[in-house]
Amino acid sequence: MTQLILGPGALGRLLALRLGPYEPVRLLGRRPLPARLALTTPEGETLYREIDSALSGEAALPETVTALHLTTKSMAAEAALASVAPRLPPRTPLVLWQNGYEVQPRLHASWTGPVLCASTSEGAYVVENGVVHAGHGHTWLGSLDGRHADLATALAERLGRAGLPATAVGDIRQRLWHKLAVNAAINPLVARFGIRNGQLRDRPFRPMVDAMIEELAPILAAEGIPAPEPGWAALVWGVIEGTATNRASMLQDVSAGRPTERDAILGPLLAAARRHGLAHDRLLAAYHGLDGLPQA
Ligand code: KPL
Repeated sequence: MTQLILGPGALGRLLALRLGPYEPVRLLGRRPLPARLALTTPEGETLYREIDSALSGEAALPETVTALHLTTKSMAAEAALASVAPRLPPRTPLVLWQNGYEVQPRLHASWTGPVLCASTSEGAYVVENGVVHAGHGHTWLGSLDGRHADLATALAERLGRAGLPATAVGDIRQRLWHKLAVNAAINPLVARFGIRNGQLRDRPFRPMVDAMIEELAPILAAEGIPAPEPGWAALVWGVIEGTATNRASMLQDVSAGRPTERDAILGPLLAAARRHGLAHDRLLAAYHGLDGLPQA
């Protein structure tokens, strides 16, 4: 049984390098990868590991697959999956690692096998010869309709054994929306102004974050997403504090000239606001603040 990982970005490389010593793994991408990749751990150690990698469009795929982990950016997920789907057994379990809440409900409805979503706080970034695992986090796994709990538990155990602690949960939809709200409050601002997360605590950014949180709360409530235990403001400001020195993923995309995930992160919130007739000026400003930057 092989774990297939489709999308050799930071998360895909991290999964491949962490799972590799424990079970067969194949990393699929559109471009060839070196046979040996480096994993720099949060403790500062650099480990070199052989990786079985192949081109997603052409490779013969293993007959028995534990799961296909889709680790591309949200906007690339469906095309990437379509490039391998005809060569996969139709009941192959799919794990969606995308940010936002755009592609998940669509693939949940259309894929022929079990679909799990993952929400992770693992921190990683790509370097030329591998990946830096910048900070330990936690991963939550579950299906949008609460099914496949045994599969989620089994996969969580495999991830945990490989140094990526994970928990199977019945409320992944809510967790994805919580992360999306945090990302919506942080990412567009830091990407637009080219700042680290911690600079949001200072003027002129602090009131912008607070105004966004104020706009988000009723939209999430109208979508039936319960507020986190300490409230939305405490959640968002807690993440800003905890990731103060980070260059957020959207800022990294902008700096590298890659398309941002604004549609996956802001799109579902804008759609929800419009559906419920709620104010969304801040969301629109955040969306258009990224105009002129590369988009999918
Ligand atoms: O998830 C993140 C990201 O970079 O996308 C945050 C929470 C904003 C941390 O940087």
